Amino acid sequence: MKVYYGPECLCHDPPHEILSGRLVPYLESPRRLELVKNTLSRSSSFVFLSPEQDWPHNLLSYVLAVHTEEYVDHLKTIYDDWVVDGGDKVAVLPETFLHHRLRAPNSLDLSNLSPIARAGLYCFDLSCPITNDTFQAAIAAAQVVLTAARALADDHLAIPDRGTFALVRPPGHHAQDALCGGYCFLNNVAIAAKYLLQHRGCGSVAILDIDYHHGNGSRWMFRLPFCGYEPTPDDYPYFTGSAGERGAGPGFGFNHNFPLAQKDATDDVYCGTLQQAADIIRQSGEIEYLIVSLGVDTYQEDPICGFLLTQRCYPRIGEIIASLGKPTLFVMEGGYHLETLGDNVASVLLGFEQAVV
Ligand code: Q9C
Ligand code: ZN
Repeated sequence: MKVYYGPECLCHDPPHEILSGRLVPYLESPRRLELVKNTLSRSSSFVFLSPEQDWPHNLLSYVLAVHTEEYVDHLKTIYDDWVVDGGDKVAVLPETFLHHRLRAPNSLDLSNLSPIARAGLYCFDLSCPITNDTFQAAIAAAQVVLTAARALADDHLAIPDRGTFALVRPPGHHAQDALCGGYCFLNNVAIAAKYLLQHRGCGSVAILDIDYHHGNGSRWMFRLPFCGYEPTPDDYPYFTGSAGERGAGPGFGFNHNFPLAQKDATDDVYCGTLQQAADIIRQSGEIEYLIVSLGVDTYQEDPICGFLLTQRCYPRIGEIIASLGKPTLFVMEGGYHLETLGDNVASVLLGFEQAVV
């Protein structure tokens, strides 16, 4: 399997975050990527590739198919503006967020906010400190994912039903059109999906999100089947991802969530639910590509997970995904138990490959 990776993804490295009220080392650390890379490197099944320096020339235009210009501009400029304004040089961290009950409609002009207010306008939680390098890392991740999507589309013409892996961070599935949150700044799977739909003449893409957390950022962006897979409202992001949410606008009816009670989520229950999600994708007609938001924070020992999955579950997950028979782009999302992270990611990908052949 081809694995796309870029070292610039490592440069986003905030020192800490607040978890259950405690200041702790940042869980979404560059070490995660290095560990997965090292584990995959030890297997002859994976070939590492880097994105080309000059492709795509207009990288930002692909990002702007998903995110607003104001938001992308914000990510690019906020660190410098924040420091000039007297903010901590370590990272931007807002204090106030635009809560929906705080502001009367049209009561304020939001176009000339101070840096600290602007940071709270474009963010929904405390998990997204923005350092001097955050924008560079997020853009690098988008470039790696786009390169992997291009390779998958090119290869598909020659060898059908193969998988490609974009090994990236920061992750993306919590990022909305103009919001960062949950360690996510740019929505990598959404950017890849838009690329396949708008630039590769693809008619339909399915996004299957197997991260422990609900992919609130990916959910309504497309008229596509999207299968969330999360324990909300028991856990982060708490306010999204109920079974009753079915999408909005042209995407209505295409969004499928499968909330699982944490204490029930054993390997068998999880795989049974994943099968249901796979059946929905199978029945939804002509899907040309499958994009998988690959989080392994479902593992029982993950520091922010409540599920009971063992390491034996991950090859089974890969096998179920392979049963869909689609060219599949795997994109790295969460997974914070460093001792098993590499093995669990490798297991999903190898389970997929072995079932495809
Ligand atoms: N008490 C991803 O896995 N903090 N993001 C959670 C829970 C944020 C997870 C605190 C978790 C974000 C991509
Ligand atoms: Zn997660």
